[in-house]
Amino acid sequence: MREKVSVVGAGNVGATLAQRLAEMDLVDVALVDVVEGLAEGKALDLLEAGPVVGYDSQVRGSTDYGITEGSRVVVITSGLARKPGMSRDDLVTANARIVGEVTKAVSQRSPDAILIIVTNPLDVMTELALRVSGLSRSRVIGMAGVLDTARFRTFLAAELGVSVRSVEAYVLGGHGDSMVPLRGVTTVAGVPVGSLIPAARLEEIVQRTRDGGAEIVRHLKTGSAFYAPSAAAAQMVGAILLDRGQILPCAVRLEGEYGLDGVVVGVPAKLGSAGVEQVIEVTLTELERDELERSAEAVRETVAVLG
Ligand code: TXD
Repeated sequence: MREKVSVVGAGNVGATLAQRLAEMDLVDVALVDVVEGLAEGKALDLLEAGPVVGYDSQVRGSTDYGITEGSRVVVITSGLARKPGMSRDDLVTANARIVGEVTKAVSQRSPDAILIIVTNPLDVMTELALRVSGLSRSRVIGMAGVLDTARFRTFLAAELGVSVRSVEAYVLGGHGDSMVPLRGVTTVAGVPVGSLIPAARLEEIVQRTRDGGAEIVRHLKTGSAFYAPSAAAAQMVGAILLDRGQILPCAVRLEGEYGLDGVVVGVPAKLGSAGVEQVIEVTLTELERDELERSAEAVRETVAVLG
């Protein structure tokens, strides 16, 4: 028997993530959604792609959480997506109810699982899942930084006409307007980006990264990004399953790191079989430190909405 990864929410991000996981051919996949038939249908369709693509992962879908029993990792994507003109924070009350219920349902059936939260507003939903599950911070991790960093790397690579593989970057802080792209440690083949791109232009790229989610929403009109988000979540799942010890920007509840305590924000974290195995403290510029503090403050304000 293969290990199991469960994905809750068979919408755009969840179903695309289930596809990416099946194509990794490492684990079986359980897909759950509240809408009757949605997870069942998509899971069966994915299972039937196996012979063509060449994977043996079992993919099951249901409205019943029974299929998630004994999961190694559970990814929570269920919730409402942002509509044009709607801020991430508008989603807080509606999605808190959904994520609270789902966290309870999955953690009962998979007491040893690591939870990855995707639902927005991301940092707040991660805090909520920590509270509802009672799990340690190493096992409840938010996905946002890998996506925000991917967007930053995409724009930098395009600007410089180089491969995305040659661009190393980190985007920390909260997911949303308060994200903190680290100009200081962003390099292209080891060369600091500040010496390759004029400061004013770099700030435009930073701004486009901050607005990256909204840019896609503007194009799509209904729904929000899902290819890059599902790729980001799949990378985090892979780092855990394969015990990579890969350092990825993740939303983690800080316990004094970066001078912050008891607040979930994006920081570089070592991801392995135990989940977050270490929070990495990189040296920040004064501007970045201020931005990170403001970002944490914004998360605290939204968390207060949870009561
Ligand atoms: O960087 C990030 N963290 C994000 C977050 C990047 C992209 C998307 N981000 C957020 O993820 C987005 O703002 C939403 O809050 C979630 C899911 O986005 P997606 O684009 O997948 O939304 P969909 O397509 O609307 O899918 C949501 C599914 C849908 O099928 C619902 O029926 C289901 O969630 N849903 C539920 N499933 C189970 N249980 C309950 N209660 C439930 N409620 C809704």
